[in-house]
Amino acid sequence: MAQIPPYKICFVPKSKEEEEEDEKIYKRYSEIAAATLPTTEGWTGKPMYQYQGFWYNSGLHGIGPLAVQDHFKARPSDILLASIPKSGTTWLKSLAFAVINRKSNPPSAQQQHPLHIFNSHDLVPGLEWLLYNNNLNALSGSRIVYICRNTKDTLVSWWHFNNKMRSNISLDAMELEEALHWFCKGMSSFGPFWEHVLGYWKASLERPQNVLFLKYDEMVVEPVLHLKKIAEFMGCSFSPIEEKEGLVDEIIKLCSFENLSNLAVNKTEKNASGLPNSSFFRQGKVGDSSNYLSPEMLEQLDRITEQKFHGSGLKL
Ligand code: PAP
Repeated sequence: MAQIPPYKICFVPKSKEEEEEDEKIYKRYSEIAAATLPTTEGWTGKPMYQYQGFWYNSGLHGIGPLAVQDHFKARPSDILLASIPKSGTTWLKSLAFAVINRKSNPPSAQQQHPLHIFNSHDLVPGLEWLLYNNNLNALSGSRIVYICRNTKDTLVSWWHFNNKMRSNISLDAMELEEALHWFCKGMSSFGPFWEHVLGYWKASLERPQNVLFLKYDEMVVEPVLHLKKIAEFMGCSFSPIEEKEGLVDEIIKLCSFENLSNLAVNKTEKNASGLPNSSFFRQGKVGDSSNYLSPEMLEQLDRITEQKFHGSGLKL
């Protein structure tokens, strides 16, 4: 039986007047969205809308993205994890949670560890769709850990995920050709993919103390190096004693695909958005896309990636 995700306990209770005020604000956002924002058919039955150049799923994200833009206030002590879907969010959330809470929740505690009880999406809630979907002034932040992944694996992972969502609501699977078409047009959740990644890449160059830019593909190859980098950036570096005691390896093992994907919570339960936790785990490999994309499709994605990132110094 699923417990209440811990982040919900952090919400400050609201008075009736405050709740009514929130309702009015959200009603206004819905009206603005309906009257002024471009919309198109989404990947999983609900429309997507475009706001400030990026696309959002009206079913899952609601009008949270509008509320976040207007009401989210960054505080220097906060840490945000950012990504475009399917680039390693579940993994990064698990690692960051395990690192920050390692004193109160040692990774060696195994079955007692919150990651054994909750999927990481319930421990580190989504800003737009859980914290700001129907509720203002929840939390805020200012250091950002961003994760991205090579374009081809991101697309193939996204395509698989959406087809799982579609089958849950009895929609036919989307052909890969169609998925590629919409993805290349920039019309996937939080897309355009390339602009999303580039925005954070540029910010990480301009303000490296505020934005840590990670690549899933590199983290798979060198998890220890990257976990230490993440801990240092978040202001909780591992001490020499912790390293000697093997804490870094313990956290990597706890958060590994093999471990998390086999936990009961991730095999059988749903997260706070109602999605099956199992939908966040598939292969967890680099390069799996070449088993699905034709040579022409691979070349098309490589070409667009090269054009979009030209001159930026970024390679994916
Ligand atoms: P989200 O944006 O919906 O949260 P996200 O976690 O970013 O999804 O990406 C899911 C991908 O990360 C899946 O990739 P695949 O489809 O190519 O297999 C998933 O398997 C992979 N993944 C999930 N957890 C881990 C993990 N602990 N280590 C490595 N990869 C993982």
